[in-house]
Amino acid sequence: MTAVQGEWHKTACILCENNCGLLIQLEDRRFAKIRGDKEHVASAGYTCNKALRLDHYQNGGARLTAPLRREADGSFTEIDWDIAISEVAARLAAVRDQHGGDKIFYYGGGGQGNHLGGAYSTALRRALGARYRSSALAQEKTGEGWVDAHLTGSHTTGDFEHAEVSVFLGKNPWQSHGVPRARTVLQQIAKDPARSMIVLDPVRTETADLADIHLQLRPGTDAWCLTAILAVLVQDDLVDHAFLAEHTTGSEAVLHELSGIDVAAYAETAGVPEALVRAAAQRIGTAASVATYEDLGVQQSPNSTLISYLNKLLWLLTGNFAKPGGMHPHSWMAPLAGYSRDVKLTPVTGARILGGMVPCNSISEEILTDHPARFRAMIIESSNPAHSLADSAAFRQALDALELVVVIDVALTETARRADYVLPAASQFEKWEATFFNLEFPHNTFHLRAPVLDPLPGTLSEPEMYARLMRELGTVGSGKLAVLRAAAKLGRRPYKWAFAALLATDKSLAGVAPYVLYETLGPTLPDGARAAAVLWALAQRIAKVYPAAMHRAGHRDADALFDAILAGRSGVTFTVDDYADAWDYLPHPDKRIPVAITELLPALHGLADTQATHTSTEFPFVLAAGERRSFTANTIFRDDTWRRRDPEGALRLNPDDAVRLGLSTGDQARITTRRGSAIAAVEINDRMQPGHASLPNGLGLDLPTGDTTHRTGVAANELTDLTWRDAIAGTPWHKHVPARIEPLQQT
Ligand SMILES: Nc1nc2c(c(=O)[nH]1)N[C@H]1C(S)=C(S)[C@@H](COP(=O)(O)OP(=O)(O)OC[C@H]3O[C@@H](n4cnc5c(=O)[nH]c(N)nc54)[C@H](O)[C@@H]3O)O[C@H]1N2
Ligand SMILES: Nc1nc2c(c(=O)[nH]1)N[C@H]1C(S)=C(S)[C@@H](COP(=O)(O)OP(=O)(O)OC[C@H]3O[C@@H](n4cnc5c(=O)[nH]c(N)nc54)[C@H](O)[C@@H]3O)O[C@H]1N2
Ligand code: SF4
Ligand SMILES: [Mo]
Repeated sequence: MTAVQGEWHKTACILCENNCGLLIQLEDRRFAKIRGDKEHVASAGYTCNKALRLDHYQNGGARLTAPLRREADGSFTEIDWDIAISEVAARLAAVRDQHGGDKIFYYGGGGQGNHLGGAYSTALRRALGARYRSSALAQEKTGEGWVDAHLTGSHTTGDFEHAEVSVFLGKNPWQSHGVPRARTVLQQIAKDPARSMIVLDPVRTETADLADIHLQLRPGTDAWCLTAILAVLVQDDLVDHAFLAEHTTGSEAVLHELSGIDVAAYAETAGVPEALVRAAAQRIGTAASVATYEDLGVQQSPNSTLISYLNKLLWLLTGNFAKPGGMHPHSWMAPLAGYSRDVKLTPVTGARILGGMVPCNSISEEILTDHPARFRAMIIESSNPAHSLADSAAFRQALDALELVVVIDVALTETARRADYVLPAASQFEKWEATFFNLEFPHNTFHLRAPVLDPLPGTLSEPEMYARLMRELGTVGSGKLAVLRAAAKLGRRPYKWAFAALLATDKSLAGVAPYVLYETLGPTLPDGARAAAVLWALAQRIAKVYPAAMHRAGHRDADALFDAILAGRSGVTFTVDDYADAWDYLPHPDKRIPVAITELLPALHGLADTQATHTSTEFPFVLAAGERRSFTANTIFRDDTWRRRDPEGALRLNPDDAVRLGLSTGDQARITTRRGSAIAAVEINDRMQPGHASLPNGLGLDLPTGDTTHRTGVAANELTDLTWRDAIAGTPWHKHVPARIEPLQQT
């Protein structure tokens, strides 16, 4: 395919989970113009300020254009693809043969825009017998997923477009989105006198500015604040008893626990006026519909799994499930993780594996040991864990301790620099791509993006890399592939029969099915869309699991859905649910929600005696290490000039703290934690409360300048510590790091 100049190319933004549809006009390989795609099924023309800067992703950073191999002296040599594939396959096989395939750990598999490659990595993992994996989800969502597994069985989405009351807990959708077309939706709520927004956030965020009730609590005290709200619901009898009786089990234990809570004392612990807590409860308890969204402010803070439970009790006790404006389970194109109430443990430290993912804070502990079950090799794709995991120094040490590290990325990242092999990927605008962030209800959408440009010479797509590695490993016999290739030439129907027949005779093929599809169905797909082959199997799954919802979306059968996905350049609605369908998604045989989670009730009971403050005289500040701002986007841009504002990623401080410390905007301050120390430029900001400071996420990258590198802003995880983590999910307390802040000259 060659880039057509002057024409608008349809694609999507790759900077957050919303993946807004875009139109891009090219000038050579540059993105000359970018605008929202009005025909897009989910975003309908919406974009935020960040999408317009995507040329800094495509053309801004230093791209890799050849595989790299680390030599004995530590330097990298560029090698041919053939050599890279044969050496990487041989080294992976050697680790498998010597230590067992389960000692090969897989991290990543997609960022905010690119999950299609990850679908093929599953096949490589199965081919190698690699059982353990993780991703950024295990830094944020695994506690919530575990709670969901107990209650509704899977993830629920809030209907914020219609909710009478919208509640945001540690979530700033004005900057971070998550809610589709967030700024429009937030403004609509703010303008409508019949609807209300309640925000729990220690910072007066842009979202809080639009709220009717802002509970500006002390950082890390959401558990007390939410419990106080729930207690008012129970004590003032604002609970939906009919819903609880008809649709739940176990509510007595929960109501009993909440009936004894001292609301005034809990409000005081949270540092919010009792009257405001009561007003919030009253608003939630009397609304026709309530939707809630919890995110990093609570998921990366103390008591996070308990908080996820309390959040869900807010809408369960008030009967806001399966109705317009409420909370809904939804269909999945492909589930992002498989949560269950039965939990396996990691091989060395015995940490809980939730959603199939090793907790991120445990990974280096599982490696930096002489335990025989330790991991020996790691494959890392589309992720930069040496920068994004807590305690970067420990993770770097863990990478160095492994026998083999293979990194698949577009750039020589902080992680790639520690690899034995770096495999250069085509960018997200140079290949067929998609994400599985399809979390909508009742209309759920999926967008398969066609390439806007040819791959940069020397790069490959991830599906092609995984396929070449599996060919080299001889994963599937050529005879079987030949049968399926022949069937594919005859048409989809014969292919389906042949595929099913082969799977029935050789069960081992199921695990590597994505690879088999890529090799056999893939070449028959139009416009080089070989990587879309795995979607054929996913379409079969949709037809089987959600037949009625698929038909309502206008797709006759799985193949019709697959063809619609292949052809739909602005995305496709793949399911349309009815509100009542929500009950069908419940996995429990009695179709009731068991609201008492046995392990969490004691935690709720013990809150009165739980430590609410983690600061000390040595570390008196709570540092939120990784705030989403208008010019942050994880580590997707490797080019500082993309930022129009906040170029250095300032340390935000309350004016009183700044005066006390003798700091002014623009001054340099030293931040010290138990784990490390860094220097940042200060910004005095009255949105912050005293004792609370924030640093943006994604800064502090080591970017090339000639033969050396330079760093702008603070790499937040030089300051975080592995032991600050949730007791159940093991998720990090990135938003709650005890810290000391001093003017630079005094240290
Ligand atoms: N602009 C931008 N958008 C992004 C991203 C990005 O890098 N930049 N990244 C994307 C990703 S990967 C994610 S996961 C999402 C995350 O999206 P969010 O979770 O919304 O992002 P954060 O800014 O990390 O945290 C949200 C809020 O939590 C608040 N907070 C801090 N401590 C506490 C606390 O103790 N209690 C409560 N209640 N709140 C607290 C912060 O003040 C902040 O306003 O954003 C996505 N969108
Ligand atoms: N202290 C602190 N740490 C945090 C957070 C925080 O708030 N505070 N937030 C956490 C959260 S919520 C998240 S989601 C993580 C995010 O952290 P990571 O999971 O590490 O993800 P990204 O920073 O998005 O990195 C994406 C990587 O993909 C590469 N890439 C881009 N396009 C392609 C492609 O097409 N193919 C391949 N193979 N690679 C590509 C980029 O170069 C980059 O290296 O960070 C977490 N870490
Ligand atoms: S909301 Fe997210 S996906 Fe949409 S334009 Fe902004 S960063 Fe991109
Ligand atoms: Mo995230």
